[in-house]
Amino acid sequence: MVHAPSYEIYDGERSSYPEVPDRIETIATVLRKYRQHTFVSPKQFDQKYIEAVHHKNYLRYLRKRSDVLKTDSNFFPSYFMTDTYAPMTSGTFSAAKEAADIVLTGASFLVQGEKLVYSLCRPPGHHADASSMGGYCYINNAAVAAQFLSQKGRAAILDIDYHHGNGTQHMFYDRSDILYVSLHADPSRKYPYISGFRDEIGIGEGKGYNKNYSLPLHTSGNIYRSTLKKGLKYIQKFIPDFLIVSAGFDTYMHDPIGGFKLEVSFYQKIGQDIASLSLPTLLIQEGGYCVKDLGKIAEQFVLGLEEKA
Ligand code: SP5
Ligand code: ZN
Repeated sequence: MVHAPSYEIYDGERSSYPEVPDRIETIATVLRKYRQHTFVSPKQFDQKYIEAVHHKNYLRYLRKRSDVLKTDSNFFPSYFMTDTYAPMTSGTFSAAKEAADIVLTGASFLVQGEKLVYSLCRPPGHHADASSMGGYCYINNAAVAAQFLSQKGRAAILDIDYHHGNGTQHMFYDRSDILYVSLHADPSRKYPYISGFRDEIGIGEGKGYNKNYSLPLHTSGNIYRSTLKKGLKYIQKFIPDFLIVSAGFDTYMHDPIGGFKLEVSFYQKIGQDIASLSLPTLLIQEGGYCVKDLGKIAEQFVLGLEEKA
């Protein structure tokens, strides 16, 4: 709630900011209706777990700059940022730190033997790189979780946000111990433009441990699902101990900034397909901006995951 920028800058003009606190509230409200779900508050973790993937100077900047901002200001730094879609506010550092605490809390549950945990957090993370914010992201939550889990076993990341997770890809691009697999809209047409192409397969030791399935802008359920199955096979071959899902719902047909042709009920199928891997799974909230339908989408997704979990 303390991080709620009032605008982004799109081609030099102020434009409404879709990444709002209500996104999370609406999902939580729907999931709370189910008795089998236990809601847990995050524990606080040492910043060293974030420093394992982000530069210390960048984190210090985020914290100090947040501290001096007025509560109603939207600040666009001239450095440590890749685009004009991640303004800073006075609450940015504490919100981003808490999002990281939420995923670390979730990751610890997996280590303790939980099979399915949903880290319902914002701001999202997958566009944040080691020393840069961008695309509504400040701290890369999925990367923090993957790095944490990689100390306990093999971690794979499946990124199903509409946008390519450029930050996550880059952080692990030369590593073979963390697999990154992403389905997203063609980056030659859509954000983040600079990465997410199919020929980006990793480098050095990391070669073969990065897999991009870029898809046409108006991809339908059939094509999406057959591509997802390929991605899941790729993950299976890696034989992971943990699966992290960068779960963005901006693939939804009525999403205001993304939008494949996916219907609400389709998210149950995505959930089932992921659950068929039978891996300890950590869901991490990324994008998804059709606030009106986010609750229903998350509900279908979780129902699908629970069928086989
Ligand atoms: C986590 C995530 O989903 N980040 C997505 C960031 C993409 N933002 C770029 C979209 C710009 C849309 N604004 C257009 C407004 C036109 N008036
Ligand atoms: Zn997105």
